[in-house]
Amino acid sequence: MRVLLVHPSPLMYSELYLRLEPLGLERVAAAIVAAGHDVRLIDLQVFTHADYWHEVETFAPQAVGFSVNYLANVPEVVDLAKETKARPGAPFVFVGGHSASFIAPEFLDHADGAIDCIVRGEGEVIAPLVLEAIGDPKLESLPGVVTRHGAGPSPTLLKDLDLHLPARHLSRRRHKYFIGVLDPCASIEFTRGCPWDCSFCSAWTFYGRSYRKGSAEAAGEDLARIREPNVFIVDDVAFIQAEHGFAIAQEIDRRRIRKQYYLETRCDVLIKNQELFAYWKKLGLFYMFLGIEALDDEALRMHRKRVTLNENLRALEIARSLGLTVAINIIADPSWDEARFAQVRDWALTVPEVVHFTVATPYPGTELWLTESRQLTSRDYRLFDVQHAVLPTKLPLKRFYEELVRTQAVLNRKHLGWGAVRKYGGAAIHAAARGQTNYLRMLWKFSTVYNPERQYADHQQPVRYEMRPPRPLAGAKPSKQELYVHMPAPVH
Ligand code: B12
Ligand code: SF4
Repeated sequence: MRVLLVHPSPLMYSELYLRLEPLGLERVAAAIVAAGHDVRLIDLQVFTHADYWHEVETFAPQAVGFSVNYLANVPEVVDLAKETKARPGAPFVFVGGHSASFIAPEFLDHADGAIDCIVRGEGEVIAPLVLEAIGDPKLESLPGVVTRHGAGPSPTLLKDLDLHLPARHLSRRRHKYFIGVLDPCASIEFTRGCPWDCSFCSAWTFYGRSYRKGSAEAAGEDLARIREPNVFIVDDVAFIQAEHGFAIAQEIDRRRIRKQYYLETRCDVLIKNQELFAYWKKLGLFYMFLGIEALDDEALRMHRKRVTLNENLRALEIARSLGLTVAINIIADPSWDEARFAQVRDWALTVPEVVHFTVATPYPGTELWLTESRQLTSRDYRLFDVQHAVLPTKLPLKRFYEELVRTQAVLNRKHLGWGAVRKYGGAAIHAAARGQTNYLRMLWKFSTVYNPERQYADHQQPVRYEMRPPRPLAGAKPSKQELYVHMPAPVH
């Protein structure tokens, strides 16, 4: 069967700091290819809608699968599905990914019959079975599959992460993928899931609090197949288990692979596994993202982060001493006033790290979505991108965005523009000489992407598709069915 897999258009972040390969779709593609299908992949982050229609015309897919990891992409995918279905000889249309998994019934309702099914959870096992079952009136009896007629049992976890290494040969224009100065940059996955349970995050609810590791051999084999000199490690929390991190490092050494790496981890993991991170620094670890989230213990407790401010500050010291470029994230709450923004801004100015700010957002799939008591001020999917306020702001909304962008601009002042040229000019010029200009081009784009007028104006756009509000819990704890996509394994 001819199958076209589609990643939607870029998000607000990708307009500036990074653009990454659609690794999830590449893994699903590998499983579908292994089942004997003819697969093509198009990433609308680096191709246009016109390119998509050209592909539909010339390849004439019998099935089209969209990846929806982010709510902000829902309206685009609903519209594409509708237009695709309206054409003569319309293909079977299916959708998977994180956000699709958490909002399956409402997604199908918006599509009004244009989406045949949503595939919840991991795609590798189920996607080939869905293709086999096209036309079967009992399609929805498959695990994880939801149609307008019902839902199958909860999805099955992939037993072995070494199976279906990403079909990277299917993604084109790979030179467009980058993160900051790591330009170009590929992505890789060593582990899946997270054992923690932060209230604002859906990594644990998606994977049923499971945590799985691929083998060091498979990691080495996958890395050896990557042509790019830089690699983004997509694990939610990198190197939770030191032995696994050392085993991969030794495999890389054995294969004499030389690359630069980006990873994301927790502060307590960095503190616990310092030696491992030092080893990875020698291997080429360049850039590390630490989820600090808050500058006081009370907010950390509220996020159920299970670390203290002191631990966070200690981790920053360690990362600095390793000589890594460190980025951190702080969650700005809509209740912040000018004084709070000023306080955080002052702190951001004094630390050498790249400080990002996101806006506290009850995202479907998180516990917060079910427990947040404040009323949503918008249910426009496009505003659920952690850069817009969807809860009532204490400051007038426009003022809130002015303060937010002013605070985000500290990053611009310190780490973009000429400041960055002074710091990374050599690397950037080196990349440009090889035709890689993603990084150089982002350096002066800050104010076109982060702009209070634009962010405020986004709230005035007509809303074509509205999110279904969460069921009021009235103080009760959310049930497992409400929280999880993959059900947690029973405790014996
Ligand atoms: C890279 C990344 C990004 C990149 C985007 C890159 C890109 N091109 O998509 C950036 C940095 C821009 C980003 C931003 C955000 N991200 Co992000 N991101 C990730 C990350 C680290 C890796 C994604 C990945 O490659 N995973 C590995 C692949 C193998 O898994 P996968 O994509 O999920 O695919 C599997 C399944 O989902 C499914 N599947 C996927 N597509 C399809 C399609 C079909 C047809 C089928 C059948 C199955 C299927 O099968 C795949 C294989 O099992 C994940 C964490 C993670 N480890 O997954 C978070 C993650 C996806 N992001 C998340 C979040 C919350 C965000 C933000 C909202 C906030 C933030 N963290 O900054 C913003 C969104 C901004 C916006 N404007 O809306 C959440 C999920 C959100 C959700 N929907 O519930 C995750 C899980 C992180 C987390 N711990 O909460 N992100
Ligand atoms: S924020 Fe990080 S540590 Fe917390 S649950 Fe999500 S992935 Fe795990």
